[in-house]
Amino acid sequence: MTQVSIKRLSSSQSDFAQQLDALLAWESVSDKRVNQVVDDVIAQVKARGDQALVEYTNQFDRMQAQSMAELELSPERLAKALHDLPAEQRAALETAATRISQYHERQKSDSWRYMEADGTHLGQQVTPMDRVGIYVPGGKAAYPSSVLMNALPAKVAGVKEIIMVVPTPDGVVNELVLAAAALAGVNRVFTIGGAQAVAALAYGTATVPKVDKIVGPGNIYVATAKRAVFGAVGIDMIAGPSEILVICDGKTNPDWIAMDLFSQAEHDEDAQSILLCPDADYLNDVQVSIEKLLPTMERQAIIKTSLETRAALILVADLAEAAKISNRIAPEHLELSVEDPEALLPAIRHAGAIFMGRYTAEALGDYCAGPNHVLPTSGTARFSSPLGVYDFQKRSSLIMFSPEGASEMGKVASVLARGESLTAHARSAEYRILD
Ligand code: HSO
Ligand code: ZN
Repeated sequence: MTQVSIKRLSSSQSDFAQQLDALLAWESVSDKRVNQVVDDVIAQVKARGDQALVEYTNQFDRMQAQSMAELELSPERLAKALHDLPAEQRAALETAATRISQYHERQKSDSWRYMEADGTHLGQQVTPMDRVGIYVPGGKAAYPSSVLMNALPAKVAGVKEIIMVVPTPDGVVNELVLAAAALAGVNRVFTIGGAQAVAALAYGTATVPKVDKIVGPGNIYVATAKRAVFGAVGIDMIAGPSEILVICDGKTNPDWIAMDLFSQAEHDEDAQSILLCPDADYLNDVQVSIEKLLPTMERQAIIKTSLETRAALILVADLAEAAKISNRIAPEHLELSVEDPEALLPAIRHAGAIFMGRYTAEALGDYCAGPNHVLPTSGTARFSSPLGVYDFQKRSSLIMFSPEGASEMGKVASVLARGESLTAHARSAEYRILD
């Protein structure tokens, strides 16, 4: 048994609201020095292209490349990674990819149109982006599952070209990441990373094509670079540390809940795991399970730090109150580990992904349930959604006036344009008014 000191809160405490605020407070460090480094790197890549890219990669990732050609992996190399994968891993990756694609197929938006009585057509045309970039972190945080989660929705959307960048410090490549890229149909892979890779994707170099949108997680340098290039290209969300919130009625095996909390805590020391339950004895049971199971975990040091700095076991009055607190938190992942999750669902308003029932471990969602695992964190589920096909499609409005429609709306536009003193607008509309 390891002693793990996890915060205990109760919603009945008079200062509970403040305690909860303090628990949730997390700010991504926006460091002046990081901003300066990132601005320099972006300016250099913009000005000197491939040459700067090679220099930074050699410097930061301890590589010895002479040219960008050496920092691109061939399609044959990717195919080999997939081919050489042990059968069990290949089968699992394929099952996950199939399920992720099937789920995302349903997200495709169709173009639509309607016609008004005078023959005027109005509508919306949906088109995929031409080319997108996927950033895959190197080292410990290189997740093949994230390659699938970022690339497959783009594929389903109909994006023609997917460019992946992945740093390979000391030249060490992650075979599973390459295999996932091959399976997902990534078109080109460059072994570059950091702010320099983001800059290359945003502005293009002689070798790295300029993309329309950059998605994927990264460290503080990558996040800062993505913010800096936004506008020149689209970006996805800036993800914070992983979070899990479990609402439990006190009847799930406490070992299961302890492990579900661990599953996000093991991502990093800043990850947040919270349990809400109306049964005080059950919170004690989970604490016992945590202490029993922690010594068996490979990443126990990370889990312990995460639990001791950011976790909480919270006693609530009932499940209805748990739902209210959950809405305040707007967690990335929410498990409803209760007898009747359907009954609780209508009370849930803000969550990245909702895992319903005792059997639905959040970990399944990370890999193979089908929905995306790139989810809004740090309370941003109040206003944003999981990564999806929507992020790789855009909409154009369609307007086609009949002569009668142009005449009728010409009169309306004319009045409004003259009200704005925009005479060219008014006259352009008036030309089309039928006598
Ligand atoms: N839970 C992470 C995704 C992930 N988990 C990848 C395992 N591998 C996103 O919040
Ligand atoms: Zn995870």
